[in-house]
Amino acid sequence: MRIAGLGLLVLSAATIAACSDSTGGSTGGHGNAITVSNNSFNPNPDTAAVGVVTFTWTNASNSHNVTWSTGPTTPANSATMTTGTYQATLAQGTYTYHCTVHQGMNGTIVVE
Ligand SMILES: [Cu+2]
Repeated sequence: MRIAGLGLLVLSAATIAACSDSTGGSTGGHGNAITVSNNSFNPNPDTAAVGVVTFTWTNASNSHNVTWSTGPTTPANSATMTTGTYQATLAQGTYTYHCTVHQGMNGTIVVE
């Protein structure tokens, strides 16, 4: 019961964030560090500065990867792994990526 309540709270927060417009200042998150956990990337969507973005696998009990879908450049994809870090150098523009292991595990990074 307590876990279900927490899950609902997290889901609600994510929904609110996704619905915020960009002028509201609270859409997703900002930064060049993204965590990879089971079935989610955080923050997502992320706004990052041009340069290196570091993905860190955190508390992942399943294997995940970062596979680029669309973007102004095409960085090398990460390996499929359960722990560790992966870095990609991104140019200005909007990137989308996903995990090929888990359908629906998607992410967006707006590089400014
Ligand atoms: Cu995955």
